[in-house]
Amino acid sequence: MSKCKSMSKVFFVAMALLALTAWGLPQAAQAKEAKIGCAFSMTGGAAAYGATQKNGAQLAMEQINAKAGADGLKLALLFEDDASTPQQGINVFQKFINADKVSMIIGPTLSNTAQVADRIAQQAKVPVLAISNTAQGITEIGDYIFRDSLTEGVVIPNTIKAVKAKLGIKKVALLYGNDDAFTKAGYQVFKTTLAEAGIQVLSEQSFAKGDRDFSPQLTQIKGLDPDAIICSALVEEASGIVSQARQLGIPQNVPIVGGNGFNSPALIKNAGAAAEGVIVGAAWNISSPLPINQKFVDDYTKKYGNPPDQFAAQAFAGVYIVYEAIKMAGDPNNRPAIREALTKIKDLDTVLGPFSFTAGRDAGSQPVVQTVKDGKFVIFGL
Ligand code: 1QQ
Repeated sequence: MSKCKSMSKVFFVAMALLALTAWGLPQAAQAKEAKIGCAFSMTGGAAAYGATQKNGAQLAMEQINAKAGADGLKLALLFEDDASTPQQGINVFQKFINADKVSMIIGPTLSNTAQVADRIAQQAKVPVLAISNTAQGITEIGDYIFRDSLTEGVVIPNTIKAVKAKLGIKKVALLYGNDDAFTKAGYQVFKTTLAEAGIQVLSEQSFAKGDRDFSPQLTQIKGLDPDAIICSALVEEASGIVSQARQLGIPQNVPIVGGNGFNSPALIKNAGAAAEGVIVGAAWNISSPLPINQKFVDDYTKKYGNPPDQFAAQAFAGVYIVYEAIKMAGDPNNRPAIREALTKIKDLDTVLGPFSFTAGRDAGSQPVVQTVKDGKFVIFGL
């Protein structure tokens, strides 16, 4: 009997506490949480990019939540592996939209996945922020699709201009992956840009995802004696191409110029000394003197034991951009208001520089040109 009594007392106290937390506190003191789905490649060919994207996003979330205090908006990032494939990207997007009911999606890592998965989000009116898709046509999928990654269309002309001005290249060989949205898009931009710059293309050759032996293409290229090799490839194939070019005796003073796929430190790790002199355009360089960037580089390096790369920086900036939009919208569940707020972001202080979207929802930030020197990406100055 007495046991029953004390049980009911406990029950009463618990109910009273519950009522207090649910209804007793003023509305503003109830912390809100926004669920953000992050679709990153943790396995497959793009895993090198996904790993640092996850690190960058995680760091931003921790900083935001620590600052938010008891009654501020907090973020819950849900990480899923898109496996570097369109099909898995679709599965992950469907989970985020239908099961998790996220406020927004960040990702997926590859344009090749985004070009199909983003359609599902657009149809469901769930905003997407791409942080590494650089192929043309991604934001054209619809008005819910945004990106903080610079397109190949912006980065490559800037890269070729710098390479031409500094090295005076006149004739090049062009090599590209023929089965991926990003590598094909990069190839098209390189081709148009080279023609406009009056640089002769001696040969055009292609390869496929998963290829390991590039000696047939590189042997032919060697025979043509180009001033540079222009290459649109993801990091796995890029690493093989760069290593084998030097093994086959294409001299180090014939630079290999890549697109966004070359921006991972995995290229330098995989290709070693052969990567020296590689030139690649990017949306960010570690040496950016912006105070917000220097702090990011310090915080990231302390937390992970390695300096960040461009993919980590775009993910870090992306989480802050998303946070700003959800705060502006005032409600993590109001997706149309979040979409609207994204369009209103103006000169937000980010590690990519003051950030705004263009009218077409692409990144409005500035490109840089980098080269590999002593195992690091440094600015390719004029
Ligand atoms: C894309 C890319 C890749 C090289 C990086 C993730 O830019 O697929 O659009």
